[in-house]
Amino acid sequence: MHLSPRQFASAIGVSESSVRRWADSGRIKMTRTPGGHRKIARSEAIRFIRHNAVSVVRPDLLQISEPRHRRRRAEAFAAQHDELAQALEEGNSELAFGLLWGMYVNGVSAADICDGPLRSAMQRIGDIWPSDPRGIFVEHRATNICIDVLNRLRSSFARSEGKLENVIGGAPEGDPYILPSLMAATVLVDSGHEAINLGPNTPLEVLSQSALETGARLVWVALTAPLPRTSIEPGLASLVRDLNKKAHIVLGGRAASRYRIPDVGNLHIFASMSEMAGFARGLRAKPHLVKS
Ligand code: B12
Repeated sequence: MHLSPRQFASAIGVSESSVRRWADSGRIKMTRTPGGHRKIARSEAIRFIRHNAVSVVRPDLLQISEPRHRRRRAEAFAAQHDELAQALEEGNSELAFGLLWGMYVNGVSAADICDGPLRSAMQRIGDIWPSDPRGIFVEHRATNICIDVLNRLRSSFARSEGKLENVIGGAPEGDPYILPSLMAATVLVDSGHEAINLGPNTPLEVLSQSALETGARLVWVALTAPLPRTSIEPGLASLVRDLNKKAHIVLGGRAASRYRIPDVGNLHIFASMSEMAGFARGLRAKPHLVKS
């Protein structure tokens, strides 16, 4: 890539005649185009700038705007994370929705929104209660705002083309956490599925029966509350066994790695919403591999 003397002059904010003078005195190397016009190789322009500690006023002309631009985007994204956490802490649901909607419109997937800004905001909120008497109020209000925001996001997703397959899920009995299962449903809709969220406190046998009734191809179980292994492991093992060759079972959540469940070939344990989203998008492309 080459620059004309005028372009280089504009890039560093000097006159074109200064650039020509530097070329005549050998301070900067120029070559000529086949038509006889003078040109400066980009690498030579950058060498000159670095060697002479010249400031660049038009980085776009040197095509070095991209990293800066990216850095600005990353900074803007980090600032939005902070703004979201603050909006949730202060109970500002419109601002929270606006920020997340803005991210989604700008191409951030539902999974990345859940794993990134939403997760970190809730983590920050979860650290308030031990030291602040308002903590529980703030936490419950923020949870409700997230529920509202996720439902609004979901209803504005563009519907995928073609016939959508059912997926179903929830959190087991004894697990009161609403957001993890709601996030899973939102992410699966964004990945092109028809998601039925049975929510927290769902007996695993109900989940199993509902999956059979709706012909669900994937069943997610959100495991957040640490439940006694003896009470949850048999239920999870039956779910996996009963739906073998019928549905994929996806386990996730902060307690998921506590449990030992025998895998008969349809069990998947994912650490994040993005991992599940990748798997779910793949399912849309694949024919049914599990059929009885
Ligand atoms: C809101 C909240 C509550 C609310 C829940 C309200 C409701 N109905 O939903 C209530 C009041 C019930 C509550 C209660 C308690 N809570 Co609480 N709670 C939280 C808080 C602030 C947010 C939870 C949340 O929704 N997070 C958003 C989710 C989605 O984030 P995540 O769990 O990290 O999930 C991510 C991944 O794990 C994964 N994932 C999650 N689920 C799934 C599912 C699938 C299928 C997949 C693929 C992936 C996946 O993707 C998510 C996004 O990246 C957390 C703080 C935190 N860091 O999360 C504390 C937190 C979880 N609670 C905590 C505690 C201590 C309690 C209590 C014991 C408090 C008490 N003394 O009573 C009780 C216990 C309740 C119980 N029965 O277990 C601790 C847990 C500490 C620990 N080591 O286990 C935390 C971490 C707070 C803290 N910093 O101390 N809590």
